[in-house]
Amino acid sequence: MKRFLLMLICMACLLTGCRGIGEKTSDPEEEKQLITVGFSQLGAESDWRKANTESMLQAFTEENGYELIMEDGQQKQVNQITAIRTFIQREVDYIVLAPVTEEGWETVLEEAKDAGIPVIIVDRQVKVKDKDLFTCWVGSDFALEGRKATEWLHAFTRAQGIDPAEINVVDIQGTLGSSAQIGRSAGILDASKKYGWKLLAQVSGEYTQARGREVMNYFLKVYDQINVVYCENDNEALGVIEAVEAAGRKVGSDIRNGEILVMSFDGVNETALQFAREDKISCIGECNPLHGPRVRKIIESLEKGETPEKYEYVDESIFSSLDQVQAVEVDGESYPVTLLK
Ligand code: GYE
Repeated sequence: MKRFLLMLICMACLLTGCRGIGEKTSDPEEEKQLITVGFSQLGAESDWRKANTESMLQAFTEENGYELIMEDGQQKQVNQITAIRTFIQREVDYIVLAPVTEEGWETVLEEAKDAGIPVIIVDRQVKVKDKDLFTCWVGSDFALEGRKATEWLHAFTRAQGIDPAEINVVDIQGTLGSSAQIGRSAGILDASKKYGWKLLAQVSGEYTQARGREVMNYFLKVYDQINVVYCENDNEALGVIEAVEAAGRKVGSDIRNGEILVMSFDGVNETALQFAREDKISCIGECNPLHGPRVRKIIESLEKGETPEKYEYVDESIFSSLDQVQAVEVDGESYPVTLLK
């Protein structure tokens, strides 16, 4: 009987949410609820990614009124899908997804939608027919990055009087199927066709230094005429430089004298920026990782009942220490090059 009574009291407490004896009664400050955000980060492959994670952690602190639950997908979509399902079960207020690749998100986004949880996509995009499956996206225009970088190569080699037919490029791609890879790979493929450069090969270096080095080692064995390496991020470029130097070759923009010109994207890693100052990397297409405050702003506007822009593109520059190219033009728009000193 005693046990039964105790059970009844407990159930009543659970139902009414009553406090235990001795607990404080409602304090308005304490009542202030944290907004819970489930963040599925895709991994930790690069310095860009680390900066991106750090930016999210800094934006979504308790002091700012948030509880952030972050899950690392370790480059696997299946892990990210599991994370999203866990967020749904935990009834978070918002889900933020940095997707590893573009395809295959329909089902889980449908589940989040049915649960009434807004999903904000950050960095890479998702490819879904029904755009209502996510609230909005914020990130970079990767196709534009690729076009700006290749316009830089075109302008630079033209200024040097190099015949386009003498340009032999290899592309060390990012994670296949990711928006950043798709946009940047399209850049070099299209420009090679347009300007008559030889694109010898496109192989993924998975955005890491180790894979970048391995792929470059392989390329150096198979192709002896390479004079441009188009790396789809800085970490790959660092690996490429190691491979080139280990093979007794030099990186730099003097391709007429046997140097191998290295290009890359991001501009986050300090060593890569220093290498750009030294012309070991001749051009870096900037990619900004600091999305934390941007995502927070989106959530703040949703909290106010506003409708954020569906797609928010971040402005980006391109970095080089070579002053032959001051600006590049894409679709009639001029983009100044930030000259590194
Ligand atoms: O360029 C690369 C990272 O998706 C923009 O992913 C991002 C890319 C970034 O690993 O370094």
